[in-house]
Amino acid sequence: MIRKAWCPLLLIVACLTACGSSENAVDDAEGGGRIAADTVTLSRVREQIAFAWGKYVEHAWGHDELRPLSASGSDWYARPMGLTIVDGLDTLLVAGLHDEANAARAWIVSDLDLAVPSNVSTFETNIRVLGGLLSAHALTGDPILLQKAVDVGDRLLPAFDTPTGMPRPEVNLSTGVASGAVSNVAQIGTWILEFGTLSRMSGDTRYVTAARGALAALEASRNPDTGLLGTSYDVDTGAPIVQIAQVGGGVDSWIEYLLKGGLLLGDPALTASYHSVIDAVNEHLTERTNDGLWYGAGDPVSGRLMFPLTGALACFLPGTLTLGGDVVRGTDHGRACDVARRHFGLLPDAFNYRTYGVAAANHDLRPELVESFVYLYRATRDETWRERGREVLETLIARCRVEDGYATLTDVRTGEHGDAMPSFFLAETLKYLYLLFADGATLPLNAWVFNTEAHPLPVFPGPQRIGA
Ligand code: DMJ
Repeated sequence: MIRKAWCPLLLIVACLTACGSSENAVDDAEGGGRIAADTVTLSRVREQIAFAWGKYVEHAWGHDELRPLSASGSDWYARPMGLTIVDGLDTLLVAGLHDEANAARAWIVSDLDLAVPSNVSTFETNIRVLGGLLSAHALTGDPILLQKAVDVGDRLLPAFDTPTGMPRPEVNLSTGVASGAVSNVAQIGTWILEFGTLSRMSGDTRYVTAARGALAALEASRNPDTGLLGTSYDVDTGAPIVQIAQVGGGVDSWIEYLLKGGLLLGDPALTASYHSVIDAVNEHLTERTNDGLWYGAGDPVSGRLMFPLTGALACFLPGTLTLGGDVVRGTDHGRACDVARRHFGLLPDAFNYRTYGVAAANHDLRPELVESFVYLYRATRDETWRERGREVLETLIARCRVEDGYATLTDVRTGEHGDAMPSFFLAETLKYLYLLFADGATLPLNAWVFNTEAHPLPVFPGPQRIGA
């Protein structure tokens, strides 16, 4: 019985007919199905998933992440949450690695204790742990995964008890005491997908109400003239702290969640918010170079572009632009990000897009560029995007695969390895590579919305608004 409940393909196929669908610019109901798999590259990606997971199991089982150089585990807090297990489970399911998925699920059921006696990041716990549990529940129907999701959702809720409704950046998962007075826009505005799904699945509207409150507080903070936000805010007063408008780390997933929240919940107000924000960003933060369209950093009050700085994280935007219907800008910016990728081999965390001078040289096995390739390929069927994905895959294998896992690079220029394999490598980078070469019926984008950690959440049928 359990094995049957654990057959992900059955559930995915069932959900293709039973789940709702959203209208987006990438997949119409049959369009996604017309994409054929590249079975050769797909199996090469699957081998990398099995390898990375196998090394984590061998050297770091139960710990948060693998240290691939020292062949050991590392933990974020006083007690591990098995971050790689919770974050990686749905990738194992999607790739059809059933034995590995069963082992991951068994660990979550018997060993995942969410009463961690530490001040944990509310944002990271939401996107990795809650997102991973909800997605694995959606793919399998396993009720214990939903129970665990409710448990972590309840432990996160005290963070929203602030005068503004902006959540605090940390909460002690054991005592429920939230802390931190300043948070960034991504940490404040990246909740509606997980909390919206949790409310739908549990019937408890407290979660989605909290997420909506945080988005409303950000909306109220946008500069009335430019429509832009800064990067960080005081969650008690709403006062701006870092007054830099940009689309990379610290802001990125707020923009992504306005669009995807509208798709997941069928909520036109969120969709309208996304279009208003992206219009302001396009008006004030763009710059064109010989390599294509770039997004820099500016002053949210005057709207003046100040720094030609971008990085690996910001290259999620081509995918979001494309999903939001702007395939022209998505393609233009995606090409520019990919020119930079070819210049460096793998994208560093921060660089000047005019000169390609490096501001932060590390490459952390991040997913954003291949994430954008997935949206661009599914929207355009242009084989160039798959070809670029093959180059990324082979570069990762050549430069980052070591004997005991995949290693980050401390400097893209020297290729020196770092002793870390972040949990998002399995959750996101390898999943998006898999999806790039899978057929279009694998998690079609009209039926699934991906959270910012690449956890697919089902678009629900029926009345769409909840907790509004
Ligand atoms: C992930 O945890 C998420 O994608 C987040 O939105 C940004 N940082 C990493 C990946 O780069």
